[in-house]
Amino acid sequence: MPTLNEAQIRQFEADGYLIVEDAFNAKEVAQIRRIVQEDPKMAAEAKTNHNYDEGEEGLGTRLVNRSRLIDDVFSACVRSRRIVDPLEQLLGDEVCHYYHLTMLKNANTGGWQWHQDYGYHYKEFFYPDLVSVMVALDPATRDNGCLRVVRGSHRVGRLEHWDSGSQLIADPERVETALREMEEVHCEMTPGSVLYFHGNVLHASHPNLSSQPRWAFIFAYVGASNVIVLPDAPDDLLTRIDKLDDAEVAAAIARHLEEIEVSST
Ligand SMILES: O=C(O)CCC(=O)C(=O)O
Repeated sequence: MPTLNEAQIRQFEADGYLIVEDAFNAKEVAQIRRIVQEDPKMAAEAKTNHNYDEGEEGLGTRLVNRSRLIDDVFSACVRSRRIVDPLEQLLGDEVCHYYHLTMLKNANTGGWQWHQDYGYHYKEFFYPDLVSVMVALDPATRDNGCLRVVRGSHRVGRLEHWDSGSQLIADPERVETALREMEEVHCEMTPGSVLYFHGNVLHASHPNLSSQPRWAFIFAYVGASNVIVLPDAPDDLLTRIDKLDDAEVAAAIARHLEEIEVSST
């Protein structure tokens, strides 16, 4: 992917998010999506989040959460230069991997209440220099629960967060003010497109009440010069990124597909 231009960098600074189209092409997306669908480890590791208060009616949503980089297609995408080079431009720093999620937001599964990712990770890091990167594996639309962001909300700093079901949610009164003061944006995305969003950007998504799945990756990265403040943090809380070029990502996709084909025979 070509490096970002000045206007895109300024846009990210002002809005706290940026969409870059077609980071992965249709063939790559089809191969990656097939791996997500057929890799037995995905189904085995998927857990259901209930992102609403106890006693409330709500739909669960499934995801796989991993914090280690290994030799598979997910880690290869995390390490892909196409994702990481623009990200380093946006953060103005080298980046480390923190965790990566595969969101299996199927038809009739749940959404997420408003939160900031730094609201989750304040205990670990001194600076809010974290960026999450969503890679669409399906079309993400208003109907199937695309991500919603509040434009410019990273400028309000970290809000108080508290528990609500499996989730941490941002102080609802501040969220209400943010929604009055700022614009809510539905981030509709085509498969293979990438959304970069700052750790303090308020974001949420509606349940998927359509008949179409909305699968996506969300990779979380932290600036290499951030300071870990979590007492007794494990040495491997963050992993330095050994970046992969396109040929290496293609090779990882091919290896993973072969592994799946062998294990299914
Ligand atoms: O996938 C979604 O709809 C939202 C996920 C999210 O907000 C998060 O991972 O922080």
